[in-house]
Amino acid sequence: MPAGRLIAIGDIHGCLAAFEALLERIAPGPDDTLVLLGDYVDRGPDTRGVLDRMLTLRNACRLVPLMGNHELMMLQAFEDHWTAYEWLESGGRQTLASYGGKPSAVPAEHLEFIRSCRPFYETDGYFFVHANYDPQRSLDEQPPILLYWAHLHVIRPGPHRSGKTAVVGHTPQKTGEVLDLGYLLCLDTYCVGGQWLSAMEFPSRRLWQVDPEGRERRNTNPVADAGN
Ligand SMILES: [Mn+2]
Repeated sequence: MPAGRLIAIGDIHGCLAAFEALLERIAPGPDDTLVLLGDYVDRGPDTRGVLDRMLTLRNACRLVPLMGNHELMMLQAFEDHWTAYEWLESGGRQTLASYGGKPSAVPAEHLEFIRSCRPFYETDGYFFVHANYDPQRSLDEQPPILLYWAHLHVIRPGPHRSGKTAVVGHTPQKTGEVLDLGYLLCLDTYCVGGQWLSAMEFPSRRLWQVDPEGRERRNTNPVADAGN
């Protein structure tokens, strides 16, 4: 077991200033595991900057980037131009703009990095996926429609059969508050919509939140802790 901290960050969506500000506060070190819950790209102003920052972050800590539906759409657009329109209309336009508007300006290193993102991550007490899960299936048997696409208000899963706590993103919490179902936490607190980018440490549930400009939230509502 790594001796460092276990921290997850919600959907970044090109919000570089918020991402930088969170990293400054967390100050991840070589023993820390930093799980990014997917959707680094699209909609926000600086996808290129976010991916560059993620690449350097690999040298600073144990970085665990999960695959989100926006990464899947972007990859598909680059592999099959017939699907590019769907991506562009889902925030890909802003992604492309961050590379000067040219698909050819997206470095191969960025696409390779996105391709290397994982479908899930699991520890003794927790599991991390981008969107959703089937409570009765093991993590390596989860259908992609749940892992990457199904919003929590469409399919609200029960506790996973493993007994582990689920940590997810993808379903924007438009109030800006972390969704806490006890057995499930959703850290997508809608930064790209003007709310907060959230990071949470486990098992302490220490919460950091910053706005799209990187200003820290001072009146953070307490999230129910693990029973003490
Ligand atoms: Mn998503």
